Amino acid sequence: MDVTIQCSGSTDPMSTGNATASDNCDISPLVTFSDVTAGGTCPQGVAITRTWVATDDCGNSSSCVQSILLDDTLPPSIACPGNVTIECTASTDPANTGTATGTDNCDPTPLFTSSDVTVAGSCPQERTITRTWVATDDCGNSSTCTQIIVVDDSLAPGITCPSNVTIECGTNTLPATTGSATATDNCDGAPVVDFSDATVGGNCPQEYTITRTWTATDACGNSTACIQIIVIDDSLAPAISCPANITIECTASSAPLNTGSATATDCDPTPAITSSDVTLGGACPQEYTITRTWLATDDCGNSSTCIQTIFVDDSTPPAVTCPPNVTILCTDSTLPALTGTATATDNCGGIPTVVSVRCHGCRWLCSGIYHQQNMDSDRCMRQYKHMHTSYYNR
Ligand SMILES: [Ca+2]
Ligand SMILES: [Ca+2]
Ligand SMILES: [Ca+2]
Ligand SMILES: [Ca+2]
Repeated sequence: MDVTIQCSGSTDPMSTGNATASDNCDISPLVTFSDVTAGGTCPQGVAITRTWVATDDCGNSSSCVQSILLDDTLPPSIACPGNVTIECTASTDPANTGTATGTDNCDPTPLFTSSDVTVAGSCPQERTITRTWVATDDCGNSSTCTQIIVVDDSLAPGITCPSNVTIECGTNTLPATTGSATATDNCDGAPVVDFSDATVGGNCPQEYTITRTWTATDACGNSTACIQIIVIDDSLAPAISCPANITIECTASSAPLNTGSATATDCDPTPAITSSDVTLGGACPQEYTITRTWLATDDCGNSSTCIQTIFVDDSTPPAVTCPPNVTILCTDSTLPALTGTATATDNCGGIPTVVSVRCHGCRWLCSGIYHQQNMDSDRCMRQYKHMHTSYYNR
């Protein structure tokens, strides 16, 4: 009887069956067989043509043919590598994630192949690969299994903070001045770098400390932080500018409202400005020099000074008023007690000294402070005396 058996099966007649024979005379004719083998449709497929011969003791024989077909209809066994989660930087190649294994009933080296279906994850660097493994034997029988490969970004970026820094008040505190953090990530080529500030006041309003927390975040939400300390200091004194030196009349006010005030600039928007005077006497009581030291002080106690010199001058002569002209008898006294006395006032106060000078044989003059009464010759002298100044003769 024709039979089909698996390639791995035995072709022994014990399995495939024996011919049977009977003879008219010989009760046990000899039964033998011979095989002719031909290739099948695949390396493991073999067609055997088995010719059975029955021979009696007298040499008479007859034969029949049995077809035995070895076939492979069983697929290889297959075992997938385990499901695995790998970092986005890792290779998804089977050399890293594993290869399916299996054996076949006939083919000692079944072929293993794989194909991937990829589904994006919740962020650009994450995805899920469904890898279908197929084992195929030489006769085209195949079996499959599935491996799940999760590609993950679980590592936060590396971050490097800018150095701690001390800057002068009034300087820009933004990163353009104080530096920015840099970051790299295992998967995200450009992690987002951001910062937030916490400020604590210092010893004075212009001094404070910023604790700047820098954060680098990758596209999958992993983040790292570092801290930069920025100290804002006021170590500079205000820039002070004095009013110009000035000469004023003794009647004028020497108060800053009249002589000018210093101005100052600082990171303190309103540095305190004060002044103190040292006065040095001049050539006469109404003339003197004021050395005015201006002081600008900021909120942090830094100060600077400049000096303004104020010259107080008396450049205006006294105003004098003569007694009226009089006509007297030649016998009368010509002394001022009878003829009257000039009076004088000065712009700078005090009592100007009024003197009279007598002239002989000349006009009576009354223009300054002056005259009358005898004197020498025909010289007419006008004496002009102003305070403690000198005489003027003519
Ligand atoms: Ca097989
Ligand atoms: Ca990352
Ligand atoms: Ca300052
Ligand atoms: Ca005067």
